[in-house]
Amino acid sequence: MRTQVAIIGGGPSGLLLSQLLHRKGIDTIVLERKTRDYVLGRIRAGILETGFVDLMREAGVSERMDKESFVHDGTVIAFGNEQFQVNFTEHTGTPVVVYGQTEVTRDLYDAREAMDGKIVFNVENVEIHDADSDAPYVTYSVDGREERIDCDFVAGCDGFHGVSRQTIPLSVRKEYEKVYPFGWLGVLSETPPVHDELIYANSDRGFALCSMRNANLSRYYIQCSLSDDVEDWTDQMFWNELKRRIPEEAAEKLVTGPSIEKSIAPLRSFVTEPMRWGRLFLCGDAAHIVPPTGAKGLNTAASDIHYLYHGLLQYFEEGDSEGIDRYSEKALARIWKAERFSWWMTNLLHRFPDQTEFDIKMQLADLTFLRDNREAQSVLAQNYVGLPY
Ligand code: FAS
Ligand code: PHB
Repeated sequence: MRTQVAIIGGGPSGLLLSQLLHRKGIDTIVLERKTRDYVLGRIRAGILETGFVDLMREAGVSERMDKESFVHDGTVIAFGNEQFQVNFTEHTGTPVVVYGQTEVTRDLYDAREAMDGKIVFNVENVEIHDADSDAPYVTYSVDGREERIDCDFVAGCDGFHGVSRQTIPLSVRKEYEKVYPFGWLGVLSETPPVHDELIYANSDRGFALCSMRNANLSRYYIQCSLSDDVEDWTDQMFWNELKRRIPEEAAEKLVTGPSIEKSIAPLRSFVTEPMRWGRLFLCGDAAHIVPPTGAKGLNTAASDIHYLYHGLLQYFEEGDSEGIDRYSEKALARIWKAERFSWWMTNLLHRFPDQTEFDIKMQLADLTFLRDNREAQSVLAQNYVGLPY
């Protein structure tokens, strides 16, 4: 088999890149180790930056998103029983879009199938060969058969636990990591959202987030211990704890119901450099992870895809390698700013086990300054809606 771009991973990164390239006549094959339903069963991100929305439009997959998504002009930040709104549109002229990653991925799968895009599910033993040569190839097994794809380039879109990053020799790559001493316990419930915008709450019992997917599907998170097991948390325990962490007015209005999904996610900041080795390019979670506090995970995958898509287009259409040669430098420049913002939001809003009373006073000073200072709110707004590509 031969293709122009072999894409490892059928999550949002891999699917979006495949869709964008296919629309320009560039051939791809996506290798996904799970099934479509398994991938769609993962409940993850919910907030899209304008840059992501524009890419979905460019990929021709924005019809349902335009119909069903919410547009949010701002978010609420709460601490103790205080709360204030940071208005993104007022500060930046740009809102954010609320549309679940599950729906983004579903739309991309539907579009890929409508265009007869080549996606191989349930692949195993994926290996990338000769990435540092002019003739890379990928081998994998599926349905008991061994397969080989010769290609011009390989896009590693296989997430944090994939094979792509591991293909780059340790002598070449440098990794940066910070693991946070807590996780997020998330619940999805078929209940109306407690507020018309998100509520990020710093309480003396820990962080909480009230989010949503649509008018009758809500997503809630509370900070939890890394030693917690999701089985330890009944729905009632979750709702009781959430109510103790959000402002009283919201707690009184909160509509609870049975969880249709409940999971604990660890929090880490992670970046690998470079994001290119020879003809292998890393995109999305394969190259970087952020704590979800700043809603940047999916959105940083999008800017990677933007840079790689335009670089590959420049190469295949003009024979000019400038775009792919600068891919890693351009992607990392934006990634590190998103890492900083996500790290800052996480430190602002969570309670750390080793925090002293002085540390908590510093958090409070940060929060009250943010509440009272327009320029501080403008900086948060610019980062939340997404810095320019
Ligand atoms: P993904 O991990 O989504 O996709 C990688 C794909 O590659 C997967 O389908 C996997 O099955 C496949 N794969 C892996 N190894 C392979 C192999 N060897 N061969 C073939 N295929 C392989 N971001 C936010 O903005 N907000 C959030 O609230 C949020 N919550 C999250 C919760 C959790 C539990 C996790 C893990 C992440 C969360 N994220 C969140 C981040 C998340 O949304 C990612 O940024 C997003 O999924 C990135 O997309 P991809 O880069 O496509 O990686
Ligand atoms: C979500 O809706 O899942 C969500 C929203 C904002 C975040 C993290 C997660 O910062």
